[in-house]
This record gives sequence, structure tokens and C-alpha cells, in this order.
Amino acid sequence: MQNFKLKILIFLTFYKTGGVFLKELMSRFWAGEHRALARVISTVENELPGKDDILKEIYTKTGGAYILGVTGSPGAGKSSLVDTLVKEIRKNNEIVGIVAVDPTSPFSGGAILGDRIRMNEHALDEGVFIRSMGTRGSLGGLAKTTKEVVKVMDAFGMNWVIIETVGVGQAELDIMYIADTTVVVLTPGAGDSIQTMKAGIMEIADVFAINKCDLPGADRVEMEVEMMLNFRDDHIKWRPPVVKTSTFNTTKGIAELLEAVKKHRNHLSEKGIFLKRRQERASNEVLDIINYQWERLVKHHLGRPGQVSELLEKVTSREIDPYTASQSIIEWIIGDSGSQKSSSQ
Ligand SMILES: Nc1nc2c(ncn2[C@@H]2O[C@H](COP(=O)(O)OP(=O)(O)OP(=O)(O)O)[C@@H](O)[C@H]2O)c(=O)[nH]1
Ligand SMILES: [Mg+2]
Repeated sequence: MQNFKLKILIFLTFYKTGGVFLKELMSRFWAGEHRALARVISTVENELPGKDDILKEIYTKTGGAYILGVTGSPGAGKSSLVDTLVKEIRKNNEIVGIVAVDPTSPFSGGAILGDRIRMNEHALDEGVFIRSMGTRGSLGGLAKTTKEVVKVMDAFGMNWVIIETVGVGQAELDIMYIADTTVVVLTPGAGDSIQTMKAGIMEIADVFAINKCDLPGADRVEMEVEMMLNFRDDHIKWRPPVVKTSTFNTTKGIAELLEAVKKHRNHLSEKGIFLKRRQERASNEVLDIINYQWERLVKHHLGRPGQVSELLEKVTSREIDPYTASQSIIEWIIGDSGSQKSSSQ
């Protein structure tokens, strides 16, 4: 008994200080402190206690940031391009959050360090916040976590949130659906000839950047992309602009690239697409949560003896079909939670 009381005491103390800690953290976050932002992101990213409260608290403050996705083959110059693009954005004093999604691939192990060094230039700039996220260990959940981190940056008051991903796997492609505008980075290298590009990545481009245009062959890639676009059937009547860029020496094309992004942004809002997409995302989000909660509820019942398990046994023994069983399970759970509610009233 003594032991039990002690446990309760420890729990309550922890719970209370946890709550106080969170409150203090969030007040620093709302005051615009970068260290608090980093802490909030870590809490969300690592699913630490307080994550749900944070996500609930910030939601109404999201929606202000413009979300830009930058994707392309490994080594295409995405980080360099984001870096120079941010310098261009900062000329207007707008503040920027960057989420660099590091690939798990062992081949690009060195790139992460490279990103940090390159982007370190912004380290002293209060208007820029950079966060690298590893894909290792979070397979499948990556899109969800990235979405949440983007939301945190958005609520923090960023005018822009830029997500850099290597456009190789499905998870990376999924991330690009979070973006309002997606820039696909190509290079004049032979390996980047558009015939060899992964099909999906070409379709998600709102703007093409042909980077490393200081190297020979950029005109050819540009021609290939324009030719491909002639065959593209586009629903939203937008022909992606193709901009040649170089982050070397001249930073050629960077202002044009930002212009192209802004043009796309205007196009989306003029045609009402921006609003429609945001509405769709909001309802998808609610549906996703309902699905998740519902699955949890069903799994909870599956693990216990009773009506649901009996029905499943009957499906196994072919006494009833899975469709009828599912229908009965849904009706039973709805009835059960309904009766629980009314009995607790
Ligand atoms: N010639 C040339 N090289 C460039 C240019 N931009 C970037 N690079 C070089 O390309 C290499 C890769 O650049 P990153 O910016 O790390 O490319 P990334 O696409 O972010 O690479 P990962 O994140 O590893 O996929 C580096 O050695 C850069 O110096 C450019 O405009 N011209
Ligand atoms: Mg990079």
C-alpha cells in the first residue's frame, strides 16, 4: 500500500511538472525563441509526452506559411539551391523554416554533413531555422512526422517552410503532397536525362530547376523537359516553368526561380485551387484521425473475449462471411459506445 501511494505521488509530481514544463516551453515558443522551437520539434518528432497537447495547441495558428517542396536526384544541388533561394527570400525580410529530410541510403552518408556545413551560413540569421530529419527508423511514418514538423514551423510564424527531399522513394514523393509548390531539380548530367527519371517525380513538378547550368548540357535538358511538357495533360492548366540555375559563383537564375514559384502561388490562389487543396487537406486530416481512432477501438475489442472475437472465429470457420461480420462489429461497437455514454450521463 505504502509502495502504491509512493508510485502515485511520483506520477503526480512528474505529471504536474511535465505540465508546467510544457506550459513554459510553449510560452517561449510563442515568444519566438528558436531554442523552444527546436525543443517542440524534437518532442513532436520523437513522439515524447506532450506531443498531442502541442499539436492541439498549435493547430489554429497554422496555415500562414507557404510550403515549398524541393526534390530531385541525390547530389542535384537541392541543398545549395535551397540555401541560395533562402538568401533571396531573406531580402524581403520574410522568415524561413527548412526541413531537410536526410535519406537513409548509405550512399549519401556524407551529404548530411555537407548540408549542415553549407547551411551553416544561415546559423546566425534569426530569420532562418534549419532542421534535418533522418528517415532511418521511421519508415512509413516519415510523411506524417514531416507534416507535423512543418505544422510546428508554420505555427511558429514562418512565412515559408521549405522541405528538401531526395525524390527516390514513395515516402519522399508523398512528402511533396504537403507542399503548395514543388520544385523538381534536374541537372545536365547524363544520369539525369529525363527518360531515366522516376516517372512520378516529373508529374509532381510545378516548377523545374535545371541546376548546375554552368556545366555543359543544360540546354539539352531544358529542351527535353519542354518537349515532355508538350505532351503533358494538365488538369489545373499550369505549364511548369523551366528555370536554369547555378548556385556557383553567379547564382544564376535564383531570382527567376523564386519568381516562378511566386507565379505558381498566384496561379493557385487566383484559380481557387489553393483554398480547395487546403480544404481537402483539412478534411483528409480529420478522416485520417477518425480512421486511426476507429482502428484502435476495433483492435481494443479484438484483443478481448466477447462478441467481436466470436464473430472473428465464425469467419475463420467459414460460418459467416467477413462482410457480414464487419457490419455486425461496426454496429455492435457503435451501440456499445452509445450505451456506455448514456449510462455515464
Ligand atoms: N557545377 C555546379 N555544382 C553545383 C551546383 N550546385 C551545387 N553543386 C555541387 O553539387 C554537389 C551536391 O550539392 P548539394 O547541394 O549537396 O546537392 P543535394 O541535391 O542537396 O544532395 P543530397 O542532399 O545529397 O541529395 C556539391 O558538390 C555542390 O557543390 C551548381 O550550380 N553547379
Ligand atoms: Mg541535400
